[in-house]
Amino acid sequence: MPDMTPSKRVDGDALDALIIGAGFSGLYQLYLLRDRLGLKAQVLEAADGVGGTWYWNRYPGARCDSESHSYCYSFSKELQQEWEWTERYPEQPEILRYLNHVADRFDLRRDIRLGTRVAAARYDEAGNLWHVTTASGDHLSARFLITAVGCLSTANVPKIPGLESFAGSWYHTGEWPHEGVDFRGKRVGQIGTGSTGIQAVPVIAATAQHLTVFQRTANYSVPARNAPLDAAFKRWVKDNYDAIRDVTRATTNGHPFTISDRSALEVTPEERQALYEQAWEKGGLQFRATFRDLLVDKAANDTAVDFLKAKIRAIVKDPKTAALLTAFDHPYATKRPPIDTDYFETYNRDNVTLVDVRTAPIERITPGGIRTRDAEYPLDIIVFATGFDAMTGPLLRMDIRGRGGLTLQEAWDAGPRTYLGLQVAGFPNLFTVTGPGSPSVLCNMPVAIEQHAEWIADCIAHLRDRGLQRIEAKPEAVERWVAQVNEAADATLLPQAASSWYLGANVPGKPRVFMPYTGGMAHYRSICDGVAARGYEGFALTD
Ligand code: NA7
Repeated sequence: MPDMTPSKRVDGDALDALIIGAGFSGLYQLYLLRDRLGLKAQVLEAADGVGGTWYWNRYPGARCDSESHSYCYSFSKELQQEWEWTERYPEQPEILRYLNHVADRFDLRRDIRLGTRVAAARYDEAGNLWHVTTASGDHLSARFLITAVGCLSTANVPKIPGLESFAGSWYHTGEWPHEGVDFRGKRVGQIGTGSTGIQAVPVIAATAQHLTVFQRTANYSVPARNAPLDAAFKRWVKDNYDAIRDVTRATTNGHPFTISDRSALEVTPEERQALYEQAWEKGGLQFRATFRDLLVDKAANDTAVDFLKAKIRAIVKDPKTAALLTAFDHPYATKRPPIDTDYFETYNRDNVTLVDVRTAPIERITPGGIRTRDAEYPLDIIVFATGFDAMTGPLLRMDIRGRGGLTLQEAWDAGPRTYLGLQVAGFPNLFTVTGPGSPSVLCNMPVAIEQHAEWIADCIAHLRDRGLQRIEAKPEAVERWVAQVNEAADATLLPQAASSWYLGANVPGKPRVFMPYTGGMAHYRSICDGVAARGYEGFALTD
């Protein structure tokens, strides 16, 4: 990242860059554009605080599934030496403290407007400017518009008839009240058993009078083995940060561990069992890295499925509940694999019931609770752990209009189409951090975010150095990239999970397109670097 002389600014009150969102992406993008490039940049953030995902997701048990020493920025060696994580997996309040610390440490707040939701953004071709309108009617303009809106930030509350008639309280996990929810003495119903639901169940069950979990799709989970970090590990991390970062940058998923080069099918059944046992004991997303072919070979994947089924059956005492929890309809880790703390154990508690809403769907919400085809469940509180309109939702809920008034909704009518997940044809100077078509959610997010934010800053510096004002993805480059994204997905088992949010399947009516790039973060990084080295191949650069 070169240090630049102060920028040649755009005319009048217009900014060089507007950034939407003050989470991991927006904070770093602001730092790069303002402090490294010397641009006039501003962040607009809907929430009343920084933190993005970690500002909103305050549900019981909210914790990151990436290990803390890798779920943080790498751009500042001082920051990584100063900050001390307390647990193997950081809890939501700790991550929020970290992001607030970053905002203060790099003096970012003076260029962040909180409580400012972007309603619309329109590209003015003659002036080569983006005009942004906020929900309260303010107008701002900038040469570059950068969306740093997160991939999982538009709550998906299913339209179940009767919700408005419910006499109790209901909450979505991604929009949790800051003051918390008191479950004591309450009959709680939780819909959803994704990564969020699996984190929430044990914590809610600990205080609720009764918890009823409504499961539509049985989900795999592996113990997280979360624990406080000891002094020796903390020291080791600080002494070895460069090497740890080298691993996160070189691996498929941006995590600080490598994927085994063994096939699950080339070892003996005894060896395989022993390796899975070791991985189960170690815990966490590393389980998926036990063998190299778990995500590409169904027979290899089946061995993991058999192992996990046996574990769940050994933990869960009631055979009917165990059968429901293991009624998987997709290969292991083809949906985002959760990790947990006592999730399956919690079904042994007397105050927890599992209800199968695949065979007997929820029909309506009544004033008194949830009615399925077979029964009515009286409830005081409903928790929607029902996920998000992932990846495209946060972008499409803004009215973004590019060249000739083309809306992003129109451009993505049949599903998202981008070049490298960074730009959309017809939308000059608009960059989408961790946009659809990039590894994003398949990667440890800070690794994906840093790569995108740096690529965008380098690109803007490149334009400025050459007196260029505009960059736009060429339609043929988009075509080729979309084909590459599909090809990469089809080379894996991931599209086999019919109900996956990677495919948009969790939101009724959403086009079924496999959205993230499955070719691996390290490979993707080299593609992006190559594109830049070849003078931003596939983009039109104009003055
Ligand atoms: P997910 O992974 O999308 O999980 C949502 C869950 O809610 C999942 O079990 C869904 O079942 C269930 N769901 C959604 N709508 C309904 C309806 N209408 N009825 C019954 N059940 C429903 O969201 P999370 O918040 O857990 O995780 C999102 C990501 O955040 C996670 O992957 C991490 O990357 C962080 P389904 O499987 O669709 O049948």
